[in-house]
Amino acid sequence: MRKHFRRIAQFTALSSLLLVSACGGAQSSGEKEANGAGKVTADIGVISYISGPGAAYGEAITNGLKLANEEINKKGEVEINLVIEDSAGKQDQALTAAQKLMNSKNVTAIIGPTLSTEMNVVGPEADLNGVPIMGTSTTAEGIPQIGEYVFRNSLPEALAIPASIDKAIEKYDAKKVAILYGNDDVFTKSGFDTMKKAAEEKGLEILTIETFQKGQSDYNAQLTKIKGLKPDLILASALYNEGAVIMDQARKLGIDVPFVGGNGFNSPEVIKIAGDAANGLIVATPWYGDKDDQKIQDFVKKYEEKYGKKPDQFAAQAYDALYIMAEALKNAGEADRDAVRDALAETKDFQGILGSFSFDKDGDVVMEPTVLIIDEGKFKVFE
Ligand code: 1QQ
Repeated sequence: MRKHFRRIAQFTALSSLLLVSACGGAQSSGEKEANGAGKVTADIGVISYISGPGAAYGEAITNGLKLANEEINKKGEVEINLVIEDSAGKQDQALTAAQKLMNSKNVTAIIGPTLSTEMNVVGPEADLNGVPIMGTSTTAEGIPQIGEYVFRNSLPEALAIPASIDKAIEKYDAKKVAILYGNDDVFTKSGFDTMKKAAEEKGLEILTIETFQKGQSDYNAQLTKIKGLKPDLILASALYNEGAVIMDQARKLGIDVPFVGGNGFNSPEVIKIAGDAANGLIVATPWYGDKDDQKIQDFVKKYEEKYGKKPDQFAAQAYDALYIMAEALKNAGEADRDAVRDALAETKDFQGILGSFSFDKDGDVVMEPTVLIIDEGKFKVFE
């Protein structure tokens, strides 16, 4: 009902706007529509974690988006102008960016923000304003359920973590686990809930549950306790900067059991920061760049040429996300927020570098992850 009212309000607003335009008012970017050649032109806002301790996530995401943007505009069916804002991984900054993009920049849709913690405040606002928003890395439980304008193309923790735990149990005959998680972040808390549920369902004994906070630098108290309990595996829900330090300190304390992490751990930054201590980390991923697939190899090559490094999960998800958005713009036939929302919701069997992609009825993702392990300083398929 609420949404129905909003649409009426939007229609009324649009009618007055058309009147203004008819009277010679300038057209704003949000109303940019099909030009003479039938090409849809749209401003798409991006909210990304570009500065601060998790900036490598945002760097990969914006790189993936920019590469896709060049290719899409070159093809010429749609013309996308990216309007990029930095959120620094903070809720308030993400919200300010969203308000600027929706109100003064008048964008048709938004890609981002990077963290579920940010999406939890930005998503409801975009939904209320009738602006389609798509996370490319937001993996906590409940994100697409925020509202009908909220989407994601990222692998949810609820799919990633159980896949990793299953493989680890199979390989190591694991029976006892310790859990360690950040209790001040929506994503790390959600990852913990999924870990606990999966461990219970699989009959694992949970020896202890330990917590930490963002930016913490000393994990010796938690790790010493965990070491004394002798787990077969450690389940850790963390972003890469805390996660890598945890692994480093664990190995220094002589803890040599494998770690199972969620999406936050699936970054080359973990290896960069923790070095050899990262060996034995198991993660599930929607993206594996060494796959023998022409589309994937073309993307990897172009990305490496442009940025001088290999793309990670976050770059790949962002790259596919802009193609999904471009397809929706094309199908909508105009840079109209409601039409683009409806077209996005209808995305079906989109063939991207992450494979075949569809949204379910909630705007969430259905896909089969690949499980990887860090071995000799490299992510490899965990067989
Ligand atoms: C989330 C995540 C993070 C790992 C994104 C960088 O998945 O916050 O949902």
